[in-house]
Formats: sequence, structure tokens, C-alpha cells
Amino acid sequence: MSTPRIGILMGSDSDFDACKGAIGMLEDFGIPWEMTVLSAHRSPVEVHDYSAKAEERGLEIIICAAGMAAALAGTVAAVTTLPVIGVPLPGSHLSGIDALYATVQMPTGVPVATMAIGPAGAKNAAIFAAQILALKDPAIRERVVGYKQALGASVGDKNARVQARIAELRKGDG
Ligand code: RP5
Repeated sequence: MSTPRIGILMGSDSDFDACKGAIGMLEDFGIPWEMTVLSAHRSPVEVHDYSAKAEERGLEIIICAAGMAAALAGTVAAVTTLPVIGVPLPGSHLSGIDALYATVQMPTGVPVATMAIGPAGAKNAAIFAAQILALKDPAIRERVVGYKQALGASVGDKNARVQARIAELRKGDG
């Protein structure tokens, strides 16, 4: 197995379903990854240890997904100089707004690249990580370009479906 280049951290196993889309994206881009449950509040010593050793283990980017008072991304970013991508997760009474604010409102000097709340954010975190690696990795760049092209083509399909539905409506009116 290749050395992971991306580390995905989640605050809890209950975050897995929201995060699993990131795994699929990284697999599609051919980027080796690892996923670990660590909690800024419940296992702070382990979070520090992971963050301090991440670079020497070969990780290049760390994705941190957490819900509620989500301190995970900020805590990791406080320790490592690797880029940290934060994914706020829903699931609380505040539907992820709490995690969004906790993740995005970092003080000067400790940036966290914060994605959208939930599964879309988790997928985007993987794509964003791939785009960073693509700067220096032509094979990943090629796959990211292909992904973006397919995304553009999919809009044509969506439009065709809508046009077909409009045509159906018009038929019904006639
Ligand atoms: C956060 O608290 C986790 O990231 C999770 O989103 C939330 C709830 O965790 P569990 O109580 O389900 O373990 O730290």
C-alpha cells in the first residue's frame, strides 16, 4: 500500500457517512489517503501527536471534519504547517452552523480552508486537496482536469432533462 498523502480526520465515527464521499473522490484521483477518528475535545493529546508527526510520515494535506463546537481543524492547524482543510458537519440542533463558525473563524496566523457544511463539503475538501497536489503532480492534474470536464458535460445532461420535462408540460397544455 502506498504512503498516504492525505490524512482525513473525523471527530467521531458518527461522522463517517457525511465524510465517505471524500474517500470516493480521492480514490478517483488516485491519491493515497488514510482516515482516522480523533477528537480535539475528547482526545487532545492524540490530535497533537498526529499533527506533529503528520509531515514526517509523508502526509501533505490534512482534511478535518467535525460537528458541533468543531475545534479539530483549528487544533491541527495550530500544530502543523501542512495545509488544513476543514469540513463543518451538521447533526447538532444548530444544523452545522455551529461547526461552520467554529471551523472558519480562525485567528490570524492559523488558517483553515473551510468547505461547505456536510457531505458536499467533504467531497469538495478532497477535490481541493487534489487541486493542491495537482500543482506539482501531472498525473493528478490530468485527473482533476478530466473531472472538471465531466462536471461541465453533466450540466448539458441536466439541461436536456429539464427541456424534456418542459416539452412534456407543453404537451399536457395542448
Ligand atoms: C463532534 O461531535 C464530532 O465530530 C461529531 O460530529 C459530534 C458528535 O459526536 P458523537 O457524540 O456522535 O461521538 O466532536
